[in-house]
Amino acid sequence: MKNLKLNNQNLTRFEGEVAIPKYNRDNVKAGIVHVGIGGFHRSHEALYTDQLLHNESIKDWGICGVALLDFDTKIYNALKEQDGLYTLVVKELDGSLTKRIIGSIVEVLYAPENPMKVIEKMASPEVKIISLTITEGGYNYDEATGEFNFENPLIKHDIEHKQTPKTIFGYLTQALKLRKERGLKGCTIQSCDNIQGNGHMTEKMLLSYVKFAEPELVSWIEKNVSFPNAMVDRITPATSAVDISNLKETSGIDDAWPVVCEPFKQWVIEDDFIAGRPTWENVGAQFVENVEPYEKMKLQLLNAGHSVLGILGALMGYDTIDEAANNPSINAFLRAYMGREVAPILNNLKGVDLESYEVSLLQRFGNIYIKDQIDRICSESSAKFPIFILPTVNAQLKSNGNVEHAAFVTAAWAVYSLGKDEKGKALNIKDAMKSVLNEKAIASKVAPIEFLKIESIFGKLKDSKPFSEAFTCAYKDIVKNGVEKCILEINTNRVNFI
Ligand code: CS2
Repeated sequence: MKNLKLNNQNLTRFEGEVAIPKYNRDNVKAGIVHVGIGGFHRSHEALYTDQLLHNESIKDWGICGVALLDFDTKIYNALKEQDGLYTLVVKELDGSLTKRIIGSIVEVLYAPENPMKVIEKMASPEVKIISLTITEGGYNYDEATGEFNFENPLIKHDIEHKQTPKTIFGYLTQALKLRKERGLKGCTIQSCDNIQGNGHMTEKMLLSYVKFAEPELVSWIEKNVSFPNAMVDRITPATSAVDISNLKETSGIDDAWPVVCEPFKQWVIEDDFIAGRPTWENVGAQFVENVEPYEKMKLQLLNAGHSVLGILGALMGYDTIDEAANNPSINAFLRAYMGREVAPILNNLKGVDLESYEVSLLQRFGNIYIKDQIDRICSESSAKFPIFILPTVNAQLKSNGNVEHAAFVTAAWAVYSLGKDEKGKALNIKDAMKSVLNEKAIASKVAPIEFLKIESIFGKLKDSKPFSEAFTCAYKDIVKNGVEKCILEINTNRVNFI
């Protein structure tokens, strides 16, 4: 097949080659506004919704995708030129590829170009859900105070320029204000980010902002907006140039930004949608009363597991997660972390076999076809550690439990923040707090504890004797002996100890 640009006009030409949307996209209205149209949204919510839209009687649940940030121009342009269409490529366990063109994103908007258009869209009566993937850092939460961070210059900007906001808080506030002024119904704001109690977090952060910026809107939001918590899961690496050219070569699809992902997917959601919702349960999502145990399990085993593999693997010079996961010493270290430090603090997991969940995670991490980038996993670790790793540490400390592995990974992160791997190669660190991390990492060379003094990440953790001692000891050990030797020793001691 000849290379053809992916768009509405050419869509049926791909039939037979890959699965294509079989519903009439012209009839589908956007009942969902989704902010953050990166890989994860497109491998997850947009796919579930695409599957649902194949039921021709469902026409009100298309997605309007919003690119919120300045640097989202690229994805906006790609999707706009393709009429919202893109290819989802599932890398199966045997290395084969299952491809499907997704049609659920029926509209795309670029917020920096026309903020009012996005606000109007969010306020429009047919929109019932505003869903978000704005990353862990996007919630503007300060670990040290436990509160909304009003020091963020972008937040200050939004307070002063209400019609031209830059953050999600400015957008949501103005949209909800319009809904109230126009006597319209409220809507659901649904977080799809990896945060414990992501709905509660969204609600708390939004209300903090609104209390300050538009205080008279608070009680309306409390009555008219719901914030369900949800656990979301599907490993979705960054799309590589090779993925794009493979798609062209093998299926003739010229797609500027396809999405690649693993076969596994899971979505567990609290059923709290004030303005109605799609029947996602018909396409594999689970609706439950309380999602907390599932969230904890996923964040503290999968996401934390990723960070463990990412940080240790980066220092050892690996590029992808499967390489780290298939290194026997890292693998044994991670299993011990999961079994000794995380599993004991997880509870209420009715119907879940934790041991087989852990085994399945190790298989997913080790999948050699996924090639998830260590750089992606280590990016924004300053926002990830407090959510993925530190809740386990704090829970363990409360019961005088084990923190050795978590302290070791934190110490490895301090060494990582110096900017070089153990072979002397520069690390590609992407983190909003990169310069603070580096400054503290340098200070740690003299006194390791300095790294733990970053309160917006670690809170008061430096005051915990067991943790700071384990951290200091691990830091010195890593600098002296390198990660692999240290973990070999930890693994051996563990075996002897057991
Ligand atoms: C990863 C997640 O960003 C990360 O550090 O752990 O993106 C992870 O791949 C997804 O949450 C999987 O569901």
